[in-house]
Amino acid sequence: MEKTLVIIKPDGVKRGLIGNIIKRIEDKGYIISAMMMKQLSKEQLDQHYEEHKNKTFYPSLVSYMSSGNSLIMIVEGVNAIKGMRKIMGATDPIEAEPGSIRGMYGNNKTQNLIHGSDSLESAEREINLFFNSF
Ligand code: DGI
Repeated sequence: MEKTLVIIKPDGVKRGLIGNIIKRIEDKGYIISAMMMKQLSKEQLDQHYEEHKNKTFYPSLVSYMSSGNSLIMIVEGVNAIKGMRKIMGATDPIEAEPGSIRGMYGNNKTQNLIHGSDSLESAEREINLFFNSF
């Protein structure tokens, strides 16, 4: 079993897509073992997205990600890290598989609905950042 950190981003919450997205996660057979609704602060986002700090899109990313509530979850399952990335789809919804979450519901590279950790190390770091555990 693997753990991964999943965030339904502010556009997903605002657009009423929580139910649809969680259904996709549960239909895949994953278990949601922790869940927290929270408006993320700039300080938390600086830590969460530290590898992107010098990118040109960073200010718009942080302003969007802190614009409203996000649903932050720990998702568990066999190969959950890779599996979640697969059902999320590519970062740019235009490139995402049509059946993926971003492919189905997204149309904007910044406001792309969902985050999922991209490696075991990121999952451990991100779960620790938001839930203080792993
Ligand atoms: O793991 P991902 O969310 O698929 O992608 P990532 O870790 O490379 O980037 C984190 C977030 O930053 C991504 O979900 C949206 C934003 N982002 C990444 N690359 C770009 C971007 N936003 C814009 N506007 N342009 C980019 O090239």
